[in-house]
Parts: sequence; structure tokens; C-alpha cells
Amino acid sequence: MTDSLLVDRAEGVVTLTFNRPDALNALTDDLKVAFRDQLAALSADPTCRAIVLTGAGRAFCVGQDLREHVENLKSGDPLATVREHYNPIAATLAAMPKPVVAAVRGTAAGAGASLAFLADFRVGGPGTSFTMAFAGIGLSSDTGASLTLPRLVGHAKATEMLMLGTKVKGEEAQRAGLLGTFVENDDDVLPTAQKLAARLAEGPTVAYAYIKRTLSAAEHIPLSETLELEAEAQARCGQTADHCGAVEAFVAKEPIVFEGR
Ligand code: T3D
Repeated sequence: MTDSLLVDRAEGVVTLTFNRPDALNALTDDLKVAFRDQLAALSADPTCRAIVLTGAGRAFCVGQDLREHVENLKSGDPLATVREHYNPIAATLAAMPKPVVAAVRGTAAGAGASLAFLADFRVGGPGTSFTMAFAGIGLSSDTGASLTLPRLVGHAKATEMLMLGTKVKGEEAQRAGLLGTFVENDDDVLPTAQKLAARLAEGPTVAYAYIKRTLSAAEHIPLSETLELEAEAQARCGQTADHCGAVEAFVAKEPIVFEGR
């Protein structure tokens, strides 16, 4: 385990903090490996029912550590890290069966922004900014942003952000669709995200997994297949203790409590 990734557990919520504040939480190989391993472990951990991603200090994450990248450029295959690190991280995050909330305090740049776009919810404040820094250093986009960014802001705005590096900040980020929740004070970003995650951690975890999977699949398949996927999902959810208990509690006019199973 590396100090550059902090892992904090509270009830069913696990908060993962990129912890390289002096480098604005730029991603080194060590940090990428630790992050990917944590995501894989949390994916299979039934005690984790929601995840918060955040960054220490004044940034969320500014993507690839360019100091390390300079060294990689001098030796071997400089861009192998996309296949080796960024793609597995993006795939694991996209397939995460639990809700993921990004607490985007400060700057999210390059692959750091891409990671935030892979979350299910984004919370930010006046100091939040998203910059697709790739073209600024002569690169294209990675970590799934070619799919997730246009999904959030539309093709035209995504093109502008990727090609011109247009920074989208604060309330404007909310209007553009990059932030689901905007808070007036940057200090409230993380607590607000954790409160949302705590609410999600008390929800029907199995149903959430199917909602995520079906929403994602439905973008690429015809309606007939979507209907079949929905039917399979409902059949599975219909067998959960959460569903049976919820219906019984509703009929008995009692509070509904979800245990995530
Ligand atoms: O093979 C591959 O790896 C390809 C994969 C690529 C994925 C990517 O993510 S590419 C995009 C990489 N990220 C960037 O290009 C962003 C670079 N950073 C910036 O443009 C600026 O730092 C910001 C606009 C984000 C913030 O500017 P500002 O003025 O608020 O802060 P600063 O002074 O530039 O940075 C503060 C410190 O963080 C500074 O260190 P120092 O001088 O105090 O020791 C700076 O060097 C460091 N820092 C910022 N970004 C990075 C970084 N260190 C390493 N890597 C960084 N990406």
C-alpha cells in the first residue's frame, strides 16, 4: 500500500483520497496500481456499499504525473501506461457495481477529469474546474473521456473542451452537465458527497448494480435487448431480501430498511 492513496471507511461508505497534494494529486504508477487494486477489492467487498473519490489539498487530480512521464518518454514505450494502467482503471470503475460519488474540490485535469466522469455522481463548488489538458501537451484523450464527456455535455462541447482545452468551472460546470450537485462553499464539497454516498449506502445495493449495468448497456443495444436485460434484472432484484422486505414493510406501513442483499 502507498501513502499516495488514503482509504477511509465509515459505515458502508469507503472514501478513496488521492494524496499527493504538492503535485495536485498527479497520478504516478504507484498511485495508479494502488487505486486499481483498491477498486477491484471494493468491487467484491459486500461491506462497501458506496464509494467516494476525492483529492487532498486544492485539487481533485491533474491526471498523469508529468515528471514521471518525462522519465518514461526517455525509456521504452512511453504510452504503454494507457493500456497497462488507465484502461484497467477505467474498466474497473465503469463496471463498479456500487454507486461512486466524485467529490471534485478544485482542479480535475486530463485523466483526473476522466476519472471524475466515470463516477455516477459529481459534487463540486466554486473552485471546481474541469480541464481536458491532453491536447495542451499534444495528446488525444484517454481513460474513457471520449465516451463519458460527450455523454455529459454533448459532442460539440466535448470537442471544444478536448481540442481547445476550455476550462469549465463551478456553476458553469453544473449548467454544462459536468456537476450534478453544486455547493456554495468548497469546504462543503466532500461532506456533501459523503452524505450522498451514505444515503446510497443505505439503499438497495443489488438494484443499484443492475440499474448501472442496464443504463450503460442500453446505450449500445436495441430496445428489444434492453427490455430483455430489464426483465432479467427485475427477476434477480425480485429475489433479493431487500425487495421482499421493502414490499412487506410497505404493505405493513413500516419503515423500509435495505441491507444491501
Ligand atoms: O502515457 C501516458 O501517461 C499518457 C496519459 C496521459 C493522461 C493525462 O492525464 S495527460 C494530462 C496530464 N496533466 C496535465 O497536463 C496538467 C498539467 N498541470 C497543469 O496544467 C497545471 O498544473 C494546472 C492547470 C492543473 C494547475 O495550475 P496551477 O497554476 O494552479 O498549479 P501549478 O503551479 O501548475 O502546479 C502546482 C504543482 O503541481 C507544481 O509543482 P511545484 O512546482 O510546486 O513543485 C506542478 O509542477 C505540479 N503539477 C501540476 N500538474 C502536474 C504536476 N506535477 C506532475 N504532473 C502533473 N500533471
